Amino acid sequence: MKKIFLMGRSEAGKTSLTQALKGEELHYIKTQYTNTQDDMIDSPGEYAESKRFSVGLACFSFEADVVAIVQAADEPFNLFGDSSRAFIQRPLIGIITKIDSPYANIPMVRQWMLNAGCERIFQVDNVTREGIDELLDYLRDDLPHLTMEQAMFKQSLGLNEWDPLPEGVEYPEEPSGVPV
Ligand SMILES: Nc1nc2c(ncn2[C@@H]2O[C@H](COP(=O)(O)OP(=O)(O)OP(=O)(O)O)[C@@H](O)[C@H]2O)c(=O)[nH]1
Ligand SMILES: [Mg+2]
Repeated sequence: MKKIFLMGRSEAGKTSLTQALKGEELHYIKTQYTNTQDDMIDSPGEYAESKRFSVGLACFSFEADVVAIVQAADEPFNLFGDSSRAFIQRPLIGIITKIDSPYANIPMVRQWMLNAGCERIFQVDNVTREGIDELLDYLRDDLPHLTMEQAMFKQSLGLNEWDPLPEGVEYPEEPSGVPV
């Protein structure tokens, strides 16, 4: 399972999302702190809302395999500017919650996420669990663990370490004949 880090404003639905992913009944708990031991790293929305604390998001992101911007479909304004991708050294995805809201504007939130550099966007309703299985499928497989040489080989091709190798390209073999 990929370890996911959730960031987004307060009330975006991050904690509810962790409950939906775990198959639990939704129960409201205001997130007060971040625990990086869990498979899902939840954060208080205040980190995303405050210039002073937002640097904490960068630190938590380093503990995860994938970073998710969580935004409710009815959020009135965007907290994640186009440069949000800059501090993240991980795959960045977007998760739109509350797609059931009567005030939902999904195309607008998708555009915010594309501008922020999200490579995939999921749409979920934490209450009915719509879209949760698709997200679980994405999270199910671990990211492959690379050796330093394999990571450097990918970098030499201009790829992120989590990008797949192009078709027909293999990792070079070490002089010993063992694939690196
Ligand atoms: N209708 C609807 N309500 C949702 C959904 N997800 C969350 N909520 C509700 O939105 C409210 C806030 O949800 P939380 O999951 O606590 O939000 P959070 O992002 O964890 O907020 P902080 O802990 O303050 O950062 C709760 O009342 C949830 O029941 C959803 O997909 N649809
Ligand atoms: Mg929370």
